Amino acid sequence: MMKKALFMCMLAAFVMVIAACGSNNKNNDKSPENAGNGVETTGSASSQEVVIKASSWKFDKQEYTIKKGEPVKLTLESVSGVHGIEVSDLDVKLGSGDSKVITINDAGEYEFHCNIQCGTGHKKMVAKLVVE
Ligand SMILES: [Cu+2]
Repeated sequence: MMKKALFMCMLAAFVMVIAACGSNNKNNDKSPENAGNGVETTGSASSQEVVIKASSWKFDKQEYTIKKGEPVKLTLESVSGVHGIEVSDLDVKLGSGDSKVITINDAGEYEFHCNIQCGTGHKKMVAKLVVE
């Protein structure tokens, strides 16, 4: 009997964590579409595609290389947990499962990080876009 109660308690805690992540996600949707320099957001077709896979608590790569001046479709997939990304220098934000076509005209390295408080490893969730 005690074991079952403990299990229910853990389950409830887990559900609350998921719910908290979900509401954070909605807040991110209010962000402006695009206000950065050297980056354009378009709905048109892209010649490149980058899928960023987020899990708890890392991205599948440290660097994602794309070509400058060419549209790239950025997609964020959450493999485990619920994560978002924010490229600070470009004001580009993606929620879990979102895609966005952007064009970056300036070569360089653009760091991004998870922008959802997803748990203990949240601060480790950093990677970068390498534009060349
Ligand atoms: Cu996070």
